Amino acid sequence: MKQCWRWFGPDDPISLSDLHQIGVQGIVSALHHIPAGQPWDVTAISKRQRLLKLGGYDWDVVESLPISEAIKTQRPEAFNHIAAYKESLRALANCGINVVCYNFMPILDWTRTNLRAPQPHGGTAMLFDLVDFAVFDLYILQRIGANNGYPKLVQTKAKNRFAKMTDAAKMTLKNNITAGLPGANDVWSVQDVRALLTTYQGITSKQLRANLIDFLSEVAPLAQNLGIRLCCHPDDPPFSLLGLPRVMSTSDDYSAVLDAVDLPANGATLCTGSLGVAQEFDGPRFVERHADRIHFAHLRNTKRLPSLDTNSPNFYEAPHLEGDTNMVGTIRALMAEQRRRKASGRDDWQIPMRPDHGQELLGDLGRHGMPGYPLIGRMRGLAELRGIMAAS
Ligand code: DNO
Repeated sequence: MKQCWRWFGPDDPISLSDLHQIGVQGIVSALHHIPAGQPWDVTAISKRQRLLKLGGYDWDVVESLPISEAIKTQRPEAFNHIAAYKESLRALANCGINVVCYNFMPILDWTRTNLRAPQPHGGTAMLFDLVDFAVFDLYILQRIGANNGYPKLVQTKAKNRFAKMTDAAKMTLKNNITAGLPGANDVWSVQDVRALLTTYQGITSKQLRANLIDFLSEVAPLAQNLGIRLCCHPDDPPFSLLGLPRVMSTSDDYSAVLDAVDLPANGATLCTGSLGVAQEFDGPRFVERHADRIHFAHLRNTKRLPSLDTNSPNFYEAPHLEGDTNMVGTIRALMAEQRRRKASGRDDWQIPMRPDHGQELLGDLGRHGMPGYPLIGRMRGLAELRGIMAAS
């Protein structure tokens, strides 16, 4: 696999030239300053490519070309936003970029409640705790009807925890959930989230999936003609939040959406960390099932923690080879898939991967870097994953 690294652009505290020392081969990046719904043009894309070239890299994968809330809910602006999406795809193809990741999570992109939970080894890890999330939902957001979404025991614990929380802790929790973790499509205020929630009234899972399929029916044929591989990132975490539907949480969800628009350009990002939170996830099986529709891999591991609701488990981000996901088996399956592609004569047989997230370790600690994206933690992850790849 091509060993890539997520680089957030000129504001990223990690410099591109340093990445050569840790064996990074390719870059995953995005034009985060352009809001969802607006087109990316050749000038802006080539400006980023020039910057990457100066650091000795190509731009291998776009993560993400974001999908606006209007597209997800099919509000009237969706028409223009889809036109803008198509324009961006044309511009990316013109610039020679052909792997484009996106997600279809309503309102919130990836979500954690604690960005730096101390670990026994002295480093820190990101964590999701359902009671903390319920504190946010019930007492900070004050979503109407929120109680219905949590078991009684979670409600009681959330009430007690909120009563003991300092203002600073409340603020941190609110920011962790709404202010946008690195790479999230949008940064919201609590008021924004309340307003957006009303736009999802009446949108069931069935409807949201239909909206995703409508979107893909529009853009995937164009991507196919342009030689672009679209790859949908799974829901992170893979269960409903804020009572909203989530439709890319399981291998069956992928089958439904990939089969509905049956073109190679309509593909998947395999994120072992997101999907692996669900007990049923089987990494090697996912690779065998979705095989040549997997265009990008995020390799990361999570460990489920004792939880009060098995449908929404607590979890933390474990070291890349620890945790609940069978990482060795998944990598072996991906390497076998590459060999099949090569044997069938595909020149694009190589799957770009990145060590997704990392714990904060050693010199990462106290730096207040981008949550989930520390240098040393990701470097440890890449080194471990690279070892498995070499042995597969
Ligand atoms: C988190 C990331 C997500 C991901 C988007 C893809 O670290 O994996 O932000 O980039 O969900 O669209």
